[in-house]
Amino acid sequence: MSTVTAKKATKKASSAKTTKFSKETYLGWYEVMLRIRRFEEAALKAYSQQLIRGFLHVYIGQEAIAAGLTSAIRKEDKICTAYRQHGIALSRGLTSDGCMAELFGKSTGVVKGKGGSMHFSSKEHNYIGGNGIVGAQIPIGTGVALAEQYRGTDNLCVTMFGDGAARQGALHEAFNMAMTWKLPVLYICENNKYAMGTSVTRTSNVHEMHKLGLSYEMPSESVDGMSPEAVHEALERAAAHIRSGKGPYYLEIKTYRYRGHSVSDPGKYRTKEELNDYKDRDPLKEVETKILTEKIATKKEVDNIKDAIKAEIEAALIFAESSDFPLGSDLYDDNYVQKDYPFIMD
Ligand SMILES: Cc1ncc(C[n+]2csc(CCOP(=O)(O)OP(=O)(O)O)c2C)c(N)n1
Ligand SMILES: [Mg+2]
Repeated sequence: MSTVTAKKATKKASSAKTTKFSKETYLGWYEVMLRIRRFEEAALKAYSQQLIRGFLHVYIGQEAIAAGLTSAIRKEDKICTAYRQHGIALSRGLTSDGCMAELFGKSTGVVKGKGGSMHFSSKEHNYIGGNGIVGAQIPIGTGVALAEQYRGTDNLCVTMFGDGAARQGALHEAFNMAMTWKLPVLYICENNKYAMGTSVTRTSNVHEMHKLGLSYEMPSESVDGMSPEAVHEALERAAAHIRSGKGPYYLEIKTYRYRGHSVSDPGKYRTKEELNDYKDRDPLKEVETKILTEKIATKKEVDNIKDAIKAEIEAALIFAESSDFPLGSDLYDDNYVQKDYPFIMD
């Protein structure tokens, strides 16, 4: 694709018509965002009680991205992302029980208590998982897309990374290969303005992260990440482009995390005003308000979702706490030491 064509694709994508969404979609978004919010609030509390240890990077504030992902792509599509990943995993259908138990390091966790907060994964849910090495998932997701192309499916691999990861060299190598081979990969930069305590403006000459795609003539656009509607629409456009065999697409989704980078972040690099500006646009509150004021569903229906999620998270905490830790001998299973490890080909 020439630069001019890439520009046209970008422009056309940005001016696409707003679609109407069903009651089912709105309630689905609300449910998934509420599940993530309550799950992580409970996880933070459990962390303060030392029931969860190690790292804990929460997604609170960024949930509209997970919501849009849930409604816009298929279950067969693959997803890989970074360490801020509980929300994406939950939106993919991994259970609150399994995810909470994983945070507690228990054998009933989604990866048997051996991965923890950064490394959920589920083959069944086509969730390749999280990654603690900043930017490492970008070539991995590109490779997963190559596998889909090789197998002749029309699935895509959603490859998500932060604004900090966008400045890793691996991104450029992956973008180049993906465009050259027209791989079915949807790159998403979740631009929450900060990489730990460092703002995009301090570390990048390019502040509009979507522009990084244009140097590879990759269709690229910027999306409002506080709106599940906007996220869904952009993802739908991108997925249609990719499934038609035209190759990668890149979305910079502008978002914000309300909590610190990890649990021990004093947050001195940003102002209260900035934080409150984003909290005023909280996607969870906005979707609830919209559902009620536009009479998309009744208060009773919304309350039913609230009650169900509350019960689900309470049950997940009990499940996690009452489960056993893995045995020391389990250390040698599910990795390359295991003699019949399924991915060793010789
Ligand atoms: C290769 C590598 N370098 C540095 C780190 C330390 N580190 C962990 S998170 C992070 C910031 C990444 O920020 P961003 O990609 O914007 O993701 P966010 O935390 O905002 O979701 C850094 C530098 C790391 N884990 N891996
Ligand atoms: Mg960031």
